[in-house]
Amino acid sequence: MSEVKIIGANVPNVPWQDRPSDDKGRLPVWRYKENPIIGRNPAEGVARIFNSAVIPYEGKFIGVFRGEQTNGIPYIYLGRSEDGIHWEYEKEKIPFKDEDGNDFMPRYAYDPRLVKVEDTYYIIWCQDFYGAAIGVAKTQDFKTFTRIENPFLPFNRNAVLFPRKINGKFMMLSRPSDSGHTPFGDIFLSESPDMEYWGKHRHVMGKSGKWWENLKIGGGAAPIETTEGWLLFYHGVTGTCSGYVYSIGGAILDIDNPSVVKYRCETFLLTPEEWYEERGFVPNVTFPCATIHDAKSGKIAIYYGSADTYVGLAFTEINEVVTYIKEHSVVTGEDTEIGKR
Ligand code: BMA
Repeated sequence: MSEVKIIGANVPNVPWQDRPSDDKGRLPVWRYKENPIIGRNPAEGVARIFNSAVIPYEGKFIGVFRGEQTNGIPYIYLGRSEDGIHWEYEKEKIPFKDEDGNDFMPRYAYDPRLVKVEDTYYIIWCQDFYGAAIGVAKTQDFKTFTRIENPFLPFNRNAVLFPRKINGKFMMLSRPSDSGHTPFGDIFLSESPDMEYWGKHRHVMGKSGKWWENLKIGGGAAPIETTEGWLLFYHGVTGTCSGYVYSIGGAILDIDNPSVVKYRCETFLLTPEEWYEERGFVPNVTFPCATIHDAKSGKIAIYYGSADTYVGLAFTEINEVVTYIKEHSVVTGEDTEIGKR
């Protein structure tokens, strides 16, 4: 079998820990032994950090962190790290400005993603725009942050930007929803010439018949470009008599037409099993928001929120995870069609 490769930058200092020798090896993803990497009360005025995104930056790492303030309102904070594991946070919230340089702070902000396209870094999050909606801001230096005025209508969450333009357009995954604890939801794709105006919306994939994702799904980490297509780690949700359970799933989207799902893994890749995933503010949540990956070695570090309380780190290797997804792939006609009806 030919080796699957990541197409992208070499990140030789990608956080990494080999699969533990006592791991039964059932799944291609394993956890960092020292999890969680971010514990409770991580910064002044912040009770919990979870559902956060990180990226390599100038040989080190930078990230945008969902910080649940002690007044209960979520906001986004910038953090920096030498090793991608130990983080220091800026005391002040990220200071968003509008195009004219005036303050333009969202009322709240949560579940940020951080993606570099060409020479610009984009932060995408969920904010209040008469209900849950997608917020976007851009920066080139992590000092000034220009917030793009409400690019999507409410209600929508889980916006995930592709790390490069496809056919000359920016591409964004998102999950239209309601404004509450949405009991439904599929992943859609939208395109834009400029990050401001979005259209040509297409359906990518919906919930499946498998118990772990039979209620709703949502984009997770920015897709990873590979020789097999775009590798997407996403979240799948089921409902139980005591609440939702969020697991991590994997799919591979067509490289030129990413509304087409080539492979979709019928098993979860990670599901709440450890104390920091099962116990916390919201039990039984594993919520991926970012990866750091190294094209040369194929190593992938997955960052995920745990129980709406902590940040966990998990690892996989590109050939292993893609092979597993392909071997356990079940796709429907709705997955494999272009989704433009
Ligand atoms: C979703 C989002 C996430 C959260 C999850 C579980 O609706 O609000 O931020 O992790 O619920 O509570």
